[in-house]
Amino acid sequence: MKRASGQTVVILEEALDLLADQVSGVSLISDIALAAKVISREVNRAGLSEILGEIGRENSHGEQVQKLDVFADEVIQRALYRSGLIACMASEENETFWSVPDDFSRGEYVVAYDPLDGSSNIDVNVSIGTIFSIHSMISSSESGELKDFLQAGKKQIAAGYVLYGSSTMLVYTAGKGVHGFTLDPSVGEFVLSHQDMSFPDPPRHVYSINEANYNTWKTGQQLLIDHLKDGGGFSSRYIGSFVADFHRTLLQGGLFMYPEGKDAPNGKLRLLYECSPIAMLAEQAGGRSSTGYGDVLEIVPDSLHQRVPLYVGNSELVDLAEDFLRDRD
Ligand code: AHM
Ligand code: MG
Repeated sequence: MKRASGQTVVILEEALDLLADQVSGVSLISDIALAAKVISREVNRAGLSEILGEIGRENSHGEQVQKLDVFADEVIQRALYRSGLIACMASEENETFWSVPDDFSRGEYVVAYDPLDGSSNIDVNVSIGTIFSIHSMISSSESGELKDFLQAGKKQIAAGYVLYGSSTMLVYTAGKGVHGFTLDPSVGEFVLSHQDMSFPDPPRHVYSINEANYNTWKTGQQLLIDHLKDGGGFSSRYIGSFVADFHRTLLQGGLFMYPEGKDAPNGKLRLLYECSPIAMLAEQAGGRSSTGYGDVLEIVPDSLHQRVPLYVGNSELVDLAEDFLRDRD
């Protein structure tokens, strides 16, 4: 595709077509992109369409109103069912995984996703996001098994997120760099806007954490933040929306943290569909992620909704966090 100016425009489908020979299953990203367009439209008109708030309310037409995150979950399900590439799916919205229904054809991949992360931000018009993680099946079951999801993050074939912000962006990796596409609403296409994304080096010195939890943290974590405040020349940014906080960290550099605490022994964020996909993106962008004690991508999950503490961003800052946590608790 070319703009009127003659400048070549790369749309997402073209980029994925080029990758298809090298990474099988990558076209699933285009199904997620289709869902993202529908979700983006709904997010943008949420204040007008009576879709904010709790489930169980009727709209002025007497129809049941869905919360946006439930709506997003169903839109992604429908888009992925039609792909014919996956056997089963798991989402933050559902306690157990489920198989693609019998009336659709099934394939050899499994997708875990958070349909609309940052739900506390939905009703106040702050950026939210979708996060996804794709693995190849390891079971021989046609409809998939739990063990297909319980694979280490380093085995992901692709991962990414969609950020519903001042513009809608899809950022993905299929193990060959990180690429960002911005939705051009005038043509309804995701257009390549950020090729080969990497953490800036040197990074902007920004840390991102919910500091209200300070008194619940272990000593090492408290000392780390004291150090960053006292002598590190750091500034602080925290949106409270993981995709938005990570996206800023990726573009500007820095360190995002959701540590363990007295009230949250494993932190808050979920391994399968929050931490692992972001960890793959971080590694592909030249950074790294850690639980504070080891690489997130190495963890073999023990359950679908497992939580882990998370440190992600520029490698040297994640290393620094590990140094503070080691031997201090
Ligand atoms: P959610 O999946 O219920 O939306 O919770 C995850 C969100 C993340 O987007 C964000 O990083 C974190 O919760 C913020 O938590 P807190 O409000 O404890 O700082
Ligand atoms: Mg979430």
